[in-house]
Amino acid sequence: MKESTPKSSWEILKLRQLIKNFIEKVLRSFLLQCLVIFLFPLGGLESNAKDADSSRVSDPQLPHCLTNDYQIVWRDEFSGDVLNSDNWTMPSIKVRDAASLNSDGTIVVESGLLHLKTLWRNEKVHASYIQTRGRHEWKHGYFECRLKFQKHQGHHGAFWVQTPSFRSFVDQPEKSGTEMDIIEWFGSGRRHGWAGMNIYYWGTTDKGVPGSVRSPSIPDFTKMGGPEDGNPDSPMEDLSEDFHVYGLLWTKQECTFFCDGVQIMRDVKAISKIPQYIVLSLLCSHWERPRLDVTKLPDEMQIDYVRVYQKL
Ligand SMILES: [Ca+2]
Repeated sequence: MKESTPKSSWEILKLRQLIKNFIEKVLRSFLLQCLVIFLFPLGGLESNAKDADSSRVSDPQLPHCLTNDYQIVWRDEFSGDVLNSDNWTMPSIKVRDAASLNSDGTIVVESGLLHLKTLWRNEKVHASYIQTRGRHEWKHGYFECRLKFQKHQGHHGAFWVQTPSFRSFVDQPEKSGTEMDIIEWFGSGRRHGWAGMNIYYWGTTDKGVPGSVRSPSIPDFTKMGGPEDGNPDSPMEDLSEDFHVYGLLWTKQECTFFCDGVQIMRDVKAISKIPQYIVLSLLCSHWERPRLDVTKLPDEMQIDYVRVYQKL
């Protein structure tokens, strides 16, 4: 018994060790399976969280001029390689003023930018004009575009909001809508770099004749056309040298125009109360055509994005 007892004890110890090893092995396996089961979903969640984070990062910050009850409702960042036809249409006309419109090569989407070009081809000027008409219209909101303008004079680039019923009512801009030129640029070296932020509507002339383009911001502006010599110069510098952010806050009571977050122009007299559409254009109007040196073409404006915000 004395001999068998140690042996028996040793066997018991060995058996205990085996059982312990077995239990540890089972536990390790169990824990490993638990980790696999729990971590994969966590990984998925983490991945989803990253996706959500990245989408949040890609969401633009609310512009400073807006209160927190505004949200982005539409945008085109021009991230593809063609113009998104869900967002944009082209007018049915093929010629506008002194240029053919939207012919081959005048509209290019590349490297995150929309390029609107003016070309000289076959002894003709080719310009460009796109609109959200027929796709998207908005009544009130904040309209913003980051863009760099064309360099030369003789054609004019613009980011604007247009009404489908400009001439429907005389002196009733709230009903017929208005043309809101958020920014229009006429080229470098033009009276210190002339740029326009204006509202136009269908109204009565100073002589009492109904049916004329009027502007509350340029009271004597009585004809369709470019700026008049008596108008003050724009406070903005050469807009063809770099990208800038142009914005219009259009509410029920007023329209306020911004450049890089700085208020430039404000109007409370001619406020549209109907849905309107966005236009991006680089046009060659008859009154500008004499200034165009075609040997300097092609020229272009580059648009990084267009975004629309509205109240929740
Ligand atoms: Ca872009």
